[in-house]
Amino acid sequence: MSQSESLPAKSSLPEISATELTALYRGMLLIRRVEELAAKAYTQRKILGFCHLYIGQESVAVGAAVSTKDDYWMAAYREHGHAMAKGVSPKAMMAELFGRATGCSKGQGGSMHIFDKAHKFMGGYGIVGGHVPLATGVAWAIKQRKEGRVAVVFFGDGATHQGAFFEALCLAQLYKLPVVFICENNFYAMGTPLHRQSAVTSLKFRADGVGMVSEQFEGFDVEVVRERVAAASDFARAGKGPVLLEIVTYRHRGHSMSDPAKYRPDGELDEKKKSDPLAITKARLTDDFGLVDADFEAITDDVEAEAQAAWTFAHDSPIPDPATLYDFTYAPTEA
Ligand SMILES: Cc1ncc(C[n+]2csc(CCOP(=O)(O)OP(=O)(O)O)c2C)c(N)n1
Ligand SMILES: [Mg+2]
Repeated sequence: MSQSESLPAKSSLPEISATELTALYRGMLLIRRVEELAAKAYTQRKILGFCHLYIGQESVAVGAAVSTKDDYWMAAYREHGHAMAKGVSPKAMMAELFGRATGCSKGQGGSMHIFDKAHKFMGGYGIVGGHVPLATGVAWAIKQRKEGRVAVVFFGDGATHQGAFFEALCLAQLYKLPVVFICENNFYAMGTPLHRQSAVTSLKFRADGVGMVSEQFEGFDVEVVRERVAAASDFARAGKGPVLLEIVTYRHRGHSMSDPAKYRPDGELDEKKKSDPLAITKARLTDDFGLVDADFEAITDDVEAEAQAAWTFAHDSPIPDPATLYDFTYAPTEA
């Protein structure tokens, strides 16, 4: 292929409607409220272990889900938003965070290991970059089985410096596998800013070394993500090969619940909050689709009720039976 090849300017998706954009807004708000409740539960020690919030980045997962609802997704450890965007219920997710038997990983995975086969959400993973080759493997299976699906994998800027990441890209391109690699560039790997991680800070260039099509864009507007991920998944699904998308975003909270994020330059967070995905979409719904305060109040009340119901469900669910501790470590062996 020629490295000048690029994605088509327009995807196969129809123009967005008021109903669809309202649903995307609701999806982003639900992720935010569920995570805000999770953050509170964490400080109350109802949630233990690591917990990385996605607040500020919701437009990426929600926009990406539009064209890939029936495809396989994998993400890193900041994956609560991806899981919910892919269809995992807030109840099953919150119960997992609480370590309860009703959680989507039976309470044995926790925040970093949300998994839901029914929704083709093939996991959150804690090893930085370690899950990227899994997407290449899933795409290999898709191709062998002629499923017509794509594998979509989300990872951070920090993951793009890992050997496993390069190997995954290299093989995916060699075999023209249907993968959409999504780098969520939020400019930090824990407390290390991007310019101190890599001499190359436009991460889309990582694709050039293997001859892969790539694109970089800002992902604060859910409509932009919806459109460009659709263009990438159209491309991969048509057998033209994998795509690397670098989606520029920003996390509003620290790396994890134990990080007060003191390393940010003064004023940076306030500046970035001006491009809060919720505010952008709210303004668009108001200005171009005529939604009024009462519409937003109704959405907020509805989301609040769903998020609170998830908290109550998690809180009231039983802890796993200790006797099941080793049940799900290995796949059952055949007799
Ligand atoms: C192989 C490996 N090295 C180091 C760590 C520790 N670690 C956890 S998260 C993280 C930063 C990753 O940043 P990035 O990929 O940008 O994702 P983000 O947290 O910004 O979503 C590091 C270094 C790890 N989990 N795995
Ligand atoms: Mg990062």
